[in-house]
Amino acid sequence: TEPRNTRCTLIGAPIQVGAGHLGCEMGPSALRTAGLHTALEELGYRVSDLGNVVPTDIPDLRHPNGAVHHLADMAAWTALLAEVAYRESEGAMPIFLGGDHALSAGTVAGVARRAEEAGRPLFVLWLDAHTDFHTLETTQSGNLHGVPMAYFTGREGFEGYLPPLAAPVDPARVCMIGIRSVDPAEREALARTAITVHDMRMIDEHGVGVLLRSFLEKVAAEDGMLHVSLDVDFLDPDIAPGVGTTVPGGATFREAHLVMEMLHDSGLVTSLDLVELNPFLDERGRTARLLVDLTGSLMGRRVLDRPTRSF
Ligand code: EXY
Ligand code: MN
Ligand code: MN
Ligand code: MN
Repeated sequence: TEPRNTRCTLIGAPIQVGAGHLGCEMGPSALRTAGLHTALEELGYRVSDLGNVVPTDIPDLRHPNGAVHHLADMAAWTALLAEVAYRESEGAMPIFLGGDHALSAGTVAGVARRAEEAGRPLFVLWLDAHTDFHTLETTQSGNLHGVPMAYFTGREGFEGYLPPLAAPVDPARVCMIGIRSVDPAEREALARTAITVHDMRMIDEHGVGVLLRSFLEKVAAEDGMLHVSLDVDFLDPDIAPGVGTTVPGGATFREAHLVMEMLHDSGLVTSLDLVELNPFLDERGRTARLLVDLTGSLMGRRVLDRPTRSF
């Protein structure tokens, strides 16, 4: 096994128009204020912060579904982030500071292109209350943070709107955990894919460790790259109030840390999104600080030493 990546790169992606509330634009600043850079340095990483990226050319773009809004912005963000993610996923681990979840359309597209070039399969772990599996036709809210999963797994209906994918992600290599809010159109479409969807009931019945371990075993067996996309609303609103789409009954503090600790011990994670933090809705920075702590666990903070590659 290769030594773990000791370099990581922070990239702010302050998109907020994919969400139904304003405020995610402040997410990257809040994560920096909460001490992300120092936390990573204390774990022994060489950290570089590229600052925020922002698209400049916003094309004019409309969709027949009149609910859809800010499609042109999302298209520009997707193109930009796919390029940045591709570029920054060689030799260092990119950590994308959101920004709403629409940004993952670009980050996953970019790391998928990197994986394809490396001749390795890309796996995606989606930690979220929602499946974000709408197409431009099926979304009723029109909030485009609800579509990235459909886009990067290659569902139809994005052609001519979002950039063509260099390498769609194989749905059989996607695992969602924490799910507790799924719209009818998403549920029907999910039933027809190979995506693994673990809702909160699965966590209650089996424990999150069992569910995650079986996914990590698949990633390891195929020598995959692993992108982790952490939506704040994966977490229970009692511990993470700083998000516009709270859904009761989310992951607890210990469940979330266990997921992060197991991800670290697997040695498999190659890129990370921290998304949907809305500092305007937060309470004295506690959600931002929790995200920094969780990232610390994912990057190797531990109570006692344990052998790595054991999960
Ligand atoms: N399915 C709902 C919608 O399409 O509006 C909620 C989507 C929320 C998406 C958040 C980011 O995970
Ligand atoms: Mn809303
Ligand atoms: Mn989401
Ligand atoms: Mn969500």
